[in-house]
Amino acid sequence: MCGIVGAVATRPVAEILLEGLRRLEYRGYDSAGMALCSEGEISRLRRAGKVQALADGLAELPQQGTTGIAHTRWATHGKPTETNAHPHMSGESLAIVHNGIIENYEPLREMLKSQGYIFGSETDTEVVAHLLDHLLKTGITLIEALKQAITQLEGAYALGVIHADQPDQLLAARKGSPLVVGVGIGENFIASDQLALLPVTDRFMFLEEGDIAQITTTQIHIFDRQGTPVERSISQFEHGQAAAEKGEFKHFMLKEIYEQPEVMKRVLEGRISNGHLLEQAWGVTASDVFDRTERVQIVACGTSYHAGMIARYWIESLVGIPCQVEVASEFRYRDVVLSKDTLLITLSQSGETADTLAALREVKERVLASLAICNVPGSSLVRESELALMTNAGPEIGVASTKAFTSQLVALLMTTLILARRKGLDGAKEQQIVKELQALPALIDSLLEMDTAVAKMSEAFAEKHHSLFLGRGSLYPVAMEGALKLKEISYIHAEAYPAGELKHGPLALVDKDMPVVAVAPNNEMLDKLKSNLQEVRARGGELFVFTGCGQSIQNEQGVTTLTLPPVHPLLEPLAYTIPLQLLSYHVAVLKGTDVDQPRNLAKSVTVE
Ligand code: HGA
Repeated sequence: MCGIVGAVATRPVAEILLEGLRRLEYRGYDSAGMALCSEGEISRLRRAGKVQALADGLAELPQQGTTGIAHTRWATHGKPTETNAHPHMSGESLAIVHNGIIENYEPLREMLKSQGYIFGSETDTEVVAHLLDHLLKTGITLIEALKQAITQLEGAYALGVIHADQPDQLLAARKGSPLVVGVGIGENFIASDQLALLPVTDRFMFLEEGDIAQITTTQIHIFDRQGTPVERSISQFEHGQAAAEKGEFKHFMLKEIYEQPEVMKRVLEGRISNGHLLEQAWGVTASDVFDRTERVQIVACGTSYHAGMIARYWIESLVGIPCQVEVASEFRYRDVVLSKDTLLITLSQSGETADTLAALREVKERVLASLAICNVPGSSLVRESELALMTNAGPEIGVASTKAFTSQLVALLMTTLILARRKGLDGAKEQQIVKELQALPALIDSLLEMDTAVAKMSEAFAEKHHSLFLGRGSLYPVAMEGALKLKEISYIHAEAYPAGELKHGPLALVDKDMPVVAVAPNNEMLDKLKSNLQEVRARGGELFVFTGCGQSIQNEQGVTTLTLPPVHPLLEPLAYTIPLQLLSYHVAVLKGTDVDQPRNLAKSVTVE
């Protein structure tokens, strides 16, 4: 989603803002812009396309500007053109950037038009610029105007505001979209994500819902939604600079796939003692909540939804309590029936996923408690949930999620074990599963050794337009995730089916041009799955099978198999995900698509 960066300093900020945008480009990349304040004037530059197009034109801006805002856009209202790109201005003196959606922009636009304002863009954002200007005309200060303006806005926003008459001030506000304040020495910043500001600071203040910030080079004043001055604590970024850089890897996605052994260690770190999980890691009230949990409702979107679907198999078999899983965009608008003994688990990499957050807010009073499984500690989802388990995957830049997904799976399996304790899982069994979890880094290392073989396999997909992914049991959501990865980054149409459903429809699509990928570990479903694969072969479909040791799916004409090392049954979903990530990556590279920033998509989906 859109990325915002802003700075107020005593040195020129154009390069700082540009570097911030480059680091935020994973969030939105259909257009970019910057506005700088210098000598009592605002100068603005906007370009359709990527941040590089803006960088190419930067010489047109005054290089000595010491206060500025910049934006990389993922359009929601109006095409990705230069005139719709942010910053938006009212007159010559006021500029704003925005992430989110102003839901009541139409009546506001009509009101402002009747006051003589002329709109230059199709965006919802522009109303905020003119509304601020309209309020300023009543003689109030800029900060007062912002306080009043936000009372008139419906929807979601993170805003950065500068004004030519107050060149030493940067204003910010947030509700529903993320925004952090970067605390520097004699200079301060704002950004949608800490990553944008790592070259200039590692100290951050997370704004809360409804907060407004008035920022100068030396002071940061925060006001809550009632306009009352409040303190927000400063936290240190823990992951270090390199976390946000590609290093030796060609793409962030590949780097993040290869980071998974390390990530597996981090998600377990500090949460195990004597082979047992420490339930305080979930929060101070965790023990009481888990004691009273009789059902689980998981809510998530996209890849996180697939993690939730896998967890359902674990929870129902190991804990023996009912578990429902639903995509947040449907759940939030349905008349869901929830009981007071339900633990709500929300999953989101960023913790700012708009639909998941809205679902939490919608039902949190009706459930026992909510647990956020999330990668960003200060995020809204974490702050608004009673319990939280951080996945500690480190920044994920590639739009197609990889390490965030596998770390969510580990967090979900840990949560399953904690709940299973209450239902009689004996200590020795817990210890045995924990041991398997601790062996995950080595297992994933060995799976990554399949890279060359998977790259070879990927050649069969590069010219294809469609593909099917099949799995059974907890490997069905793995097939769904594999299909999602392939469509996200290679733009090949990919569908996942539980293999037993093939004959109820999708088999009609199978022919030599439809590669069929199957995840087929050596488990109790294997014989059933083999029969389903025979149905594919009988129709001339080409099979690509990821399979376990010692079983009878052989390489033959039309059947390519890759064998995975032995895996504990509970960890099969994790293990079989790795080669599917590599497959989609290599197909995308062969097709020459933009792997880290696939068309039409954005990371951290902060709009509905
Ligand atoms: N609604 C604004 C901002 C879009 C956004 O935040 N996307 O993530 C626009 O369309 O420009």
